[in-house]
Amino acid sequence: MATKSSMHLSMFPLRFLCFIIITLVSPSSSTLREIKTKENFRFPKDFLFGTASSSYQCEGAYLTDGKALSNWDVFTTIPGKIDDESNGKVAADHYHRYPEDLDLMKDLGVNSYRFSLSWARILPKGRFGNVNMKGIDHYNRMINAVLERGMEPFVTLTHYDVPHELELRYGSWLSPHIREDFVHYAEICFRYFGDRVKFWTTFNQPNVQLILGYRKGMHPPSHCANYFGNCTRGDSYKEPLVAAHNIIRSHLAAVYLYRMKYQEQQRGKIGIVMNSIWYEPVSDSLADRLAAERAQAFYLTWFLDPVVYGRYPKELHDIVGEDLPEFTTDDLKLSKNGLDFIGINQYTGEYAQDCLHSACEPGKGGSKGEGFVNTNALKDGLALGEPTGISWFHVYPQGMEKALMYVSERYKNIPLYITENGFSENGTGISLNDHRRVKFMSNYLDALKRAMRKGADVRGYFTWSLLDSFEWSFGYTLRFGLYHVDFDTLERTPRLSASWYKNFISKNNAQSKDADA
Ligand code: GBH
Repeated sequence: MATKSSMHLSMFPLRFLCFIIITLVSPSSSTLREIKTKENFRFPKDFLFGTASSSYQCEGAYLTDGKALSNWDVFTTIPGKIDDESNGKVAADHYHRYPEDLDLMKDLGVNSYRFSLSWARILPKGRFGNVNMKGIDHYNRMINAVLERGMEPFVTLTHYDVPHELELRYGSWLSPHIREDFVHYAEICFRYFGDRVKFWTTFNQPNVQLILGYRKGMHPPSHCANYFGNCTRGDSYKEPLVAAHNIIRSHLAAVYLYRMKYQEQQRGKIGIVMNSIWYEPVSDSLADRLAAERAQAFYLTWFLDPVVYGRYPKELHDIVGEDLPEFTTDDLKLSKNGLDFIGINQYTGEYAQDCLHSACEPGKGGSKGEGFVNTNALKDGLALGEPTGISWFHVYPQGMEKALMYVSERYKNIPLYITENGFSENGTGISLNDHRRVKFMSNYLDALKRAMRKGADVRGYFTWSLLDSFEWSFGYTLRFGLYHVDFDTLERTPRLSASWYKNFISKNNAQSKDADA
């Protein structure tokens, strides 16, 4: 009897607790809270809204005013490498038409422009030749024109392109010499432009650059082993590891230089841009969940961990440790928090399936250098998100929120920028009534807001891109522009998404003004 009554008593608080928990998580109350916070949400007043581009994809003017050949100028001449056999010789001719393009941005109401500099325009022969003052003058004019229109320049030092000279001399990213060249280039940029540029990023998604350039041979220098693609040379396993190491060391040295010599006076911030794919475990099994984490280590944290914490991620060590180059004590000194912010390019998600502990069919991602994780957008024949017709691209806005939370948690709430996010379908037919792009942007921005409500310190969003551009190995077959470009006449025509983005930004500005009042 005594036992029974004490049991009864002790169960009371438990029941009470259950009641409270159920009430808290019940759909009606959480929906209410959701609505409330949705209404309350405002982007901060100094939040950067912009569009993003890169030099090779939009500038054209490939030999104008003393620019030398870049790796991409040369690569695009190799038959079979670019879907429509095109190149960036003219592209959208942004080199000459930037004033008009900046006017379009101003009309959208954006307060920033993310663009990259062409290294071969500024240092045609790298550190083995002179600074090309005509290249400097061009970017000076352009930076001034950005500022005159009330926009903040957000500058990437290199978005995939290097002077061809450096490829010829020592194999660019495969050689440790590249660090000296990169730092020299960075210093020229800080010196000439740093009085006005307050946001610098060293690299645009070096993870993608290496995977496509040194594993799959789909970008210059077109190295790969047979299993991965069609190349005349390469080592798809080792070369990406070596090139990544040289890129990380180049980044650290440039950041160190900026901090020691320029930052105090110029008062800018410096970071790096990484591509993020959100990896969902294909099943709930422990093995697949570990595989999803491993996929991040072989993609995203591969670069970010060394830059922030001075070491490669454990999952990378566990698998390729013996082939992983080591950081020197000097590198480690430079790497004390080698970033002021992280830029994330977020487009899509994929399933991750374990191939380390489980038997699994050979597939994309399943090799040792990729961490033994099959990555694929399909599960039982069904796609993880809406297909776009582009094999790598499925619409998965949840990935935006999850990636932001993941990076924010792992790197102690460091400031984040979405440096790219945008939509295209496959083929040149994408119309001016680009409803799907509007829906895409709206859903991804909602996901971004959810991450901010949960505490991610997101400070900007750049949509890719203002204009249709040269889309690397896809040539002109993809169209990411808010503006359609006719590549014969170079005429720009707004799509529906341009008005939508303009309206989105102006509503947001009005809201932040209200909040101030
Ligand atoms: C961005 O990367 C680039 O930064 C930008 O320059 C580009 O214009 C934009 O994509 C749109 O294409 O060749 O099938 O093996 C986004 C992430 C990851 C997308 C690699 C393309 C190549 C897949 N990219 N991916 S594939």
